[in-house]
Amino acid sequence: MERRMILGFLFATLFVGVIIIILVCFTAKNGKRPEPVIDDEPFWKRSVVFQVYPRSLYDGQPDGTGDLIGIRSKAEYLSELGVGAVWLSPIYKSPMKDFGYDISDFTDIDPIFGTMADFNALVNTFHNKGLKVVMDFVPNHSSDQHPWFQKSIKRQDPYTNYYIWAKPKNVLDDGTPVPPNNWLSVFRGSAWTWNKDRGEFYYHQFLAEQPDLNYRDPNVTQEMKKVLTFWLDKGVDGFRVDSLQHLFEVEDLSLDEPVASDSDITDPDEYNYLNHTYTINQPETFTVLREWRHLLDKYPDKVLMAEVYNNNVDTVMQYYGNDTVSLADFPFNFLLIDNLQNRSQLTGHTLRSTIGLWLDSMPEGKWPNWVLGNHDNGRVASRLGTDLVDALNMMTLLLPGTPVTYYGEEIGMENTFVSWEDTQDPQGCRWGPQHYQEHSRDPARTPMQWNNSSLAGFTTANTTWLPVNPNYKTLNVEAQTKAKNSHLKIYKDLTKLRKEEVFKKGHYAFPLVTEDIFSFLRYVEESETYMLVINTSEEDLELNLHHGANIELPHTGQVVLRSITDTSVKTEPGSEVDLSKLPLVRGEGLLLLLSL
Ligand code: TEU
Repeated sequence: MERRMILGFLFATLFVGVIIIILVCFTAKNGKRPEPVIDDEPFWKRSVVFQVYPRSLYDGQPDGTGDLIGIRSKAEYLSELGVGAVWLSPIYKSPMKDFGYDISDFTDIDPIFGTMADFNALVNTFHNKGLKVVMDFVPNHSSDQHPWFQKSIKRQDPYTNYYIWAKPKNVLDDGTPVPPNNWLSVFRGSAWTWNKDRGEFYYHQFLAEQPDLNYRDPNVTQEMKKVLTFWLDKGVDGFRVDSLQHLFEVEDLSLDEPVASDSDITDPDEYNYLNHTYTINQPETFTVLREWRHLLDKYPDKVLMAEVYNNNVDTVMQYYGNDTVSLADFPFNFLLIDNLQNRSQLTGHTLRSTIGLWLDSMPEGKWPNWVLGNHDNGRVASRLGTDLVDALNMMTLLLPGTPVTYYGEEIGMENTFVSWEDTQDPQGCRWGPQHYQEHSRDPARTPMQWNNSSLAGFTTANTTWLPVNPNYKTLNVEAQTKAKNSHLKIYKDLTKLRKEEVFKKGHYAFPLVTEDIFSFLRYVEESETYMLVINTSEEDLELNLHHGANIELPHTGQVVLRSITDTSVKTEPGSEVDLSKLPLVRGEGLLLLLSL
């Protein structure tokens, strides 16, 4: 009896084993076993990052300036938009000389934006809606009203060396002290200001009201790590690091920077008059950045985005780190801003080379990102043309990588004319009434246009801190929500599409690029292939995509999305179009599904 049981058990085991082996061989041979869908990518790879300029999103406590209650009340809007992370430009305590980029308390909220309780509530609401919250971290400088600076003036320890102080190079006969070197402020003029109480100059890369912190003092490094920890412990999801390349300067303050020989700038007060060999991208910056990275890595799923404005792409790439050292998750890719400043610079070829430059320069294994605009630059719709709004959103949201959308880009907001009297931006003000328009950043910072009621539904107060763009009557969220076709609707379709596997992990290729055409493919082998085609010219064209393509394209494709400017029946979404006779209006983006 016992033997029979043992034999039976052995047979049963053998039988099950054989079945398993057959099954494994069968599925392996066919290769059809679906991959388990594990979404283990960090959030910043899955998400669109949406930049909020807090003064301008929504005025929840009506006084004409946006605030945290206002931003929180737009959580529903943002989650419906389909963005995954919201980066807030600075909301810290500040005298607002540079609208929040001059901070007098790194761990408190400015009353103009609300209270810490408002902030906590915002983080809660956003997290409940699946939205991450990314803070602006401004480590290079503080406000001159920060208690550290006030104590540093008085040489009160440990604050004595918190800032970069220097003796004059010499003193003129009339008693005027001369700065230690020729270094310039980004906002023009000498980067040194004399402090008579301390009897020394202090260095400021930006405004005199923004003294640079001295990272050669270990106390400063510690203090700023405490700042990061403070916000991480509150549950924020990461940081955008401001002005990172300016963090260190050479130790020897007697060194003058050389005049830029390759530039046509003749005004010696202008920042780019000099080559910044001694004041940017110093090796010590990377050591500090690495420490911040380590600190963030103690918390799960945090992002570190670095602001590095530099026209040498290899310099910018250093901020990614490499395959052994991780630094920022990405430095912002400003190439689409720097290389494409106006429509005449935009062609199929320049788009291809600009995009390729980033992709090809990135260190192995790193993740791209795409920026069309921000609070420091003119709005993309005005720079490149309102006809291109949808095409450019399609491009940045469907290329591999993380798109960074500046508030209002989803509805195609344009630059606003701001008179000299209304100008607020210190960068504009410093150029005076004749030249402020070339330098002011105000036109891109005006209130979000929510509806066509007075002041665009941004506030119930009587005024706004910057004027509302008069085009709000037609260009606003409500109108675009009601319209059959709108920039906003396309934007939402794009954030949905991005969730498809092919846009998350698919390959990319550039099948056809000419002066007038930019195109790319996203595809998964033996699965679907999408093709985005953009007419970069200023004329309506009928394109033959077979002409000049570097792969064999099918005869037809199915329209998935098209720019709102295209009203032709031929290209209605869902219709099959002939790729050898494809009508595209000027600036149009057309997304096709191909069967290859
Ligand atoms: O910008 C850093 C910076 O280099 C900018 O000054 C940029 O070159 C310029 O705005 C282009 O017009 C950051 C912030 O983004 C900016 O808003 C602040 O004014 C600046 O830092 C100082 O904190």
